[in-house]
Amino acid sequence: MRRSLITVASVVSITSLASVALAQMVEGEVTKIDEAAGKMTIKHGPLKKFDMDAMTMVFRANDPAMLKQVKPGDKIRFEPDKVNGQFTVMKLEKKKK
Ligand SMILES: [Cu+2]
Repeated sequence: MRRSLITVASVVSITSLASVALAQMVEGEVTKIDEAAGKMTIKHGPLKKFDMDAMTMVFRANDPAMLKQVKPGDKIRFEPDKVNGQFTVMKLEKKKK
């Protein structure tokens, strides 16, 4: 009995964490990769977090490996944040076609 209660509790917390993470992900399309600068250009949808409309702009990649994961033309979901005044991609996933 006790064990099943714990299982239910952990399923609930995993589900709510996942929806929080999803809410922060934004749709975009990679238009340019600049590995030397550690940056990528993304045509992104509206970013409510920054009160920003859809546009194409340059983001720093939080992890240089991200620049190898995607190429221009790829549709992505990403989590943008501002780190030391620079717009940065914190998380990145390629959208399945
Ligand atoms: Cu923007």
